[in-house]
Formats: sequence, structure tokens, C-alpha cells
Amino acid sequence: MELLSGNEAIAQGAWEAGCSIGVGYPGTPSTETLESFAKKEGVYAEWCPNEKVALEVAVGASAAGARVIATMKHVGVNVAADPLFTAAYTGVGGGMLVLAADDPGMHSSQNEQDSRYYALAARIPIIEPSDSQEALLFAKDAFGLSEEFDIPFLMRSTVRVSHAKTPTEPSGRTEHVRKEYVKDPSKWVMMPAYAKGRRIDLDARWQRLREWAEECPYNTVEMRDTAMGVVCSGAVYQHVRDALPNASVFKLGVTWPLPEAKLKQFREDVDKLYCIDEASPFISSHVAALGIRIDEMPGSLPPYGELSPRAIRIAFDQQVPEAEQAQPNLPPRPPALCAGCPHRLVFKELVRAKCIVTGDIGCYTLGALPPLSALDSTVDMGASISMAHGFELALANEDHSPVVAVIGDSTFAHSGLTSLLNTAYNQGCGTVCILDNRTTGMTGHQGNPVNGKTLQGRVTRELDLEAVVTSLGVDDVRTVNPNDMKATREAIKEATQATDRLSVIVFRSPCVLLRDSFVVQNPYYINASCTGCGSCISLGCPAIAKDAETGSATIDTSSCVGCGQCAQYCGFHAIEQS
Ligand SMILES: Cc1ncc(C[n+]2csc(CCOP(=O)(O)OP(=O)(O)O)c2C)c(N)n1
Repeated sequence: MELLSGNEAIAQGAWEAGCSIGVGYPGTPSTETLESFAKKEGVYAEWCPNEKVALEVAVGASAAGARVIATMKHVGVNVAADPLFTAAYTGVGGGMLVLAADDPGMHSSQNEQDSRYYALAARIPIIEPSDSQEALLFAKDAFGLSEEFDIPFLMRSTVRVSHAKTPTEPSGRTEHVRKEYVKDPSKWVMMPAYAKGRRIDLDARWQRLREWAEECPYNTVEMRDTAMGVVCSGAVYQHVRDALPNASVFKLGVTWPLPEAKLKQFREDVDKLYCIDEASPFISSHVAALGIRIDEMPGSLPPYGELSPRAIRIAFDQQVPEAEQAQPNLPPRPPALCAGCPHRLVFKELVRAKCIVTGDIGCYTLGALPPLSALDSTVDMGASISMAHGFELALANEDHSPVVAVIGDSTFAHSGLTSLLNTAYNQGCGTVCILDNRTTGMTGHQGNPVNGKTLQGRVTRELDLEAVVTSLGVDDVRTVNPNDMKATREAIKEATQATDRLSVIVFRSPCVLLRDSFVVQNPYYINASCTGCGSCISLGCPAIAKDAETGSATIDTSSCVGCGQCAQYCGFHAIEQS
């Protein structure tokens, strides 16, 4: 028995099933799955530049007969959707499992979409564990099932399943013998002539999947008090057990296709039937669509956000225990760029230059928050550059502020490259700042093509950003140390002055948490010359605060990393290094 997180358990299950190849792109809450898989004996794993590439690598590996897992967060499924839909047609060679980890409540995401709708639309079966033991078992079985039904399986997890550690029983690995690859265009060449045949075949495969769902042991019925029955899945099952301990429960481990006959029987067996959904009506709407009558709860559940036992108790008019009451007056803890973060001065200077700043997704999204308040937009990975082009097109005939896109190195490799190619190819203008902090910071320091580090530490070459940008058609390219205020200011001024051409500034300096490349220096302190002007505080460095009594600035020497950014903004020489 071992305590494993859901993500670790999925990796273990894949390994036990003889899965030999793992691919993905990091994203909370999915990231640790591939990191954990990569450490196992006898497997190959790689981070890909984005989820679409990862899924295509997986489809190729599966076609060639290997068992393969592809991991991503829910928004990654959007990126991978193109191959996903057609992979349902081709089916598989070796078994293929796609992990989509959803983030209800948006703990670290830009939306809370429910990945199950993708699988539904793509006609791909969905398995949904409610704890780590199920995550292990479902993942382990998924490869054989995928081969049996000739279709990729999608495992949907949510934050609580992916991150909570629960007792798990790992066992040994059964090596999978790769099926020999045999050329078969009618299965793998999805041109209309062949795709039409596979579309018909997909329906036949679905007929068998529906029958399987009725018998599948992942769908379990727990009969208790027959006065109330609840249909639920995943982490919600744990909340239901907490809040409604006497209720009979139909725990769906397969959430698509639904086990119609079994659900109808459950309806017969209980007086009142409820569906408890989290953040989307996926289960209730499809249970209702089967013609199964669902009773109304005394109260209502929140239509969005993460569910909790408390929310369920309230919906069923129950007392909420003291420990689950919302605690008043808790101090807010907004996220902030770290002390010494190399992104900070770029935002400070972009605001100073009164730029319209289209942002992107990464640590640097935090530049949107006060006191920097630098960003005008953040939508999805890569959008900074394409949105800046849109701004430039719309404002072309007017005098306007400089339009600047800000994008991280991993995000640039993910989908900024094609956006920049578009602007350059269409003779667009504006400035793109690539914040190259030598890592994929936001998701926990994964390697990426720009820093040349691979998941399993294989030797590779680092992408030459400046050369790539130049070859995409940008002539005005400069490289700047973002910790140097004057150089940063000058570069932004020069790049944005030329309104008729596209320019790129590569701001390169390591993330302060990269202990092998960032060297912590002696901390800074405030001397007696401080006038309390607040200039250093406006940088939003968490190491700097205002002394409530004296009004002057103070530096917390235990969090200061000695970057010296603040000293460059002090007009009174009041910040010195110890
Ligand atoms: C399509 C998609 N995939 C994955 C993520 C998760 N994610 C958020 S930020 C980020 C990486 C950011 O790295 P980088 O661009 O290098 O910026 P940094 O955080 O280092 O500043 C990732 C992978 C996401 N939001 N969207």
C-alpha cells in the first residue's frame, strides 16, 4: 500500500500496463503525471512544445503498435482537438490513453471548461476515477480496452483527484509486446474516401462500447437508504459520501457512454434521484436525456466553481459543521511575481512608455495585477502576438499608443511561433517582448525547446531564439538583460518608436528559482535617506514594504535575492547592498 497522488497513480497504472511512451505538455493539474511516468524503468517520455504535437506523436506511436499515454490540462485539449477528433476515426494500433485534467474553480487556469464535452463530440469514451486507486486501475485497464474497442480512451480527472494522495496498491509491470506495424491506408489515411468508411466503423465500435458500459465494473452502485439516490462521478463522489452518508450512490466510472439500463434500474430502486454535478451539467443533462426523471434538490448547487461537502449540505438543507463554515476576515493572499523576478522591470517600463500590452499565459500574467497593472489582455497561449496584430490592424489609421505583445519562452515555442510568422508574413508591425527566463516557470520548471532541456535529461540543442525570429522575417531583433533598467527602457523606446515595422526584444535572464543558474546575491537594505516616496514599492516586489510608523520603505532581507532592481528606481540613493 502506498500513498500516491492521482497523477502518480495514473503514471503507475500506465507503466504497469506496459505503456512504453509518454508525451504531453505541462499544465496544472496534469503535470506530475508525465513527470512521474518519465522516472519509471524502461519508458521513453518527452515534453512536446504543445498538446497538439504531443497527441500527434501519440497517434503515430500507437499506429506503430506501442502503448502510449498523452497528458494535458483541460485547455490543452482545445489545442489537441484537431488530431483528437480524427483519432476516433483511425482508432489505435497500440492502446492509447489521453489524460485531460480539469480545473473546476479555476485554481490555476483561464477557464473551467469540462473536457468531457470534447470526448462526447469526438466520440471517444471517458473514464473518470474518484481516487488514486481507481486512477491506477482505470489507467492500467485503459490500454487493453483501447485495443479491444480500437479507439483512444480519455481519462478525465480534476484537481482533487490529480493532487490528493490516497492509499493505492501498485504492482509490477506486464511488458506489452508491440503489434507489428502493417501498412493500412483505409485505417490511417483519413482522406474522404477512407474516412467515410471509418465513420461507419466508428458507429459499430460505439455500439460495442455502449454494451460494455452497461457491464463495466467501474460503474458501481452502493445501496444504502433507498429514500435518496445520487448519481455522481470523480471527486464529487467523495464530497457526496461526506455530506450525504446515508444516500445510495451510483458512482459513474465511465461517464461516456452512460450505462442507460443500469441507471434506469437505479431510478427504480430509490424514491428520489439526484444528479450532483460540478461546474457543468454534464451528468444531469445526459441522464435526463435518457428519459430518467431527476428530482429537484431542496436548494441549489453552484452552477460553476469547485464543489465541496459544504455546498452539497447547503443544497440539501443540512447543517454545515463549524469546521466547514467560511472563515471571515482571512487576509487575502494574491499571487505575485517573486522577489527578483526578471519579468518585473519589463512591465514597469512598458507602463512608463504608455503601451497597450497584450499578455499571454505564464508567470508573467501576474504583471496584470497592481501595482504593475501592465496588461491589457490575456486569452490563451500564443494570443499575445496575434492579438497585438489585431490591435495594430484595428488602430492602423489612428495615432495610437505603441502595441506590445509579452510572451514567455515556453509559450513562444507552444504557439507564439506561428503567431509571429503570421504578423511578419502579413507585414504587420508592433513589438514583441519574449521573456526568456530559461524555463517553463509557471508550471514548475519544465524544460522546453528554448532552454534545451528534455524531460529525461537527454542531450539536445537549445533553440536559437534570435535566429528563429530573424528567419521568420523580423529584422529588428535585440537581446536585453531585463534586470538593467536603463537598457530595458532604451530597448522599449527604440523598438516602439519605429511604428512601421515589427520588432522583437528578447529579454533574457534566469528565473530566480532556478538555483543552478540564478546566483543569490547579498540582500539590499534601506538607509536613512529614504523619503518614503514609494517609487521602489511601485515595483510590487514582495520583499519591499512600507513601514506603517515611519512611512519609509523596508526590505525583508530573508526574501531579497539581491537583484538590485529596486535600487535603480530610487532617486535618493536610499537602497544599498549589504
Ligand atoms: C493550452 C495550455 N496548455 C498549458 C497551459 C498551462 N500553462 C500555463 S503557463 C504555462 C507555461 C508558461 O511558461 P513560460 O511561457 O516559459 O512563462 P513563465 O511562466 O516561465 O514566465 C503553461 C504550460 C495553459 N494555460 N494552456
